[in-house]
Amino acid sequence: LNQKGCVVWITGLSGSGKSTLACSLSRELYSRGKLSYVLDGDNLRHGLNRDLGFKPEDRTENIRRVGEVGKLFAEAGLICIASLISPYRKDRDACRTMLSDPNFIEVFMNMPLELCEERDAKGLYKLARAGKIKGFTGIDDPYEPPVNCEIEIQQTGGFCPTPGAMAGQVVSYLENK
Ligand code: GGZ
Repeated sequence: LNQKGCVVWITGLSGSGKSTLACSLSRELYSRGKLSYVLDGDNLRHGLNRDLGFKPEDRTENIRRVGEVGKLFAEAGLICIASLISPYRKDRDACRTMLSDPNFIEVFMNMPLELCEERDAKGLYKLARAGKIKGFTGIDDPYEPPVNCEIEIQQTGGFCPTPGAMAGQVVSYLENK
């Protein structure tokens, strides 16, 4: 296996396309003979992190654990793709430090809240607006955008990039490294 491990950390609001990018990136890497593994926040909350909720301390612990698991995967030589809202800058920066900078590639899904809210695949924004979910990121809990991310995914001319285009952007970065 000729591959160096790293963690690609995808951060952004609920509905910003993190899981879509994670899935597309994993496929793209596979087609190039690179082994990867996706750690998805929402999925991990059913197992490894099922004892955690959405209070700030719980989110911090959630991110810490996924960072630690990501480190194990990276040490095993895999490209670990972590996809979590990870709303607090200090938590993401702690992972960056733990992984030693060049092995931590932060990808910011910079999508407007209005767009994420419009998609609302699970109807959670609607519940949050109605006050039925408290402390929802972007509504009544903060999202702190990265200031030093390696990659930023944005709309261009009012259009969202396709899953393939987003994955391509990350693959180009990884290839150049
Ligand atoms: C944010 C919440 C909340 C609250 C439930 N705030 O879009 P989804 O539904 O499928 O994914 C979201 C998921 C967020 O889990 P993470 O582990 O990524 O969050 S964090 O990094 O902040 O620890 C969302 C759902 O859980 N969800 N309640 N209050 N998202």
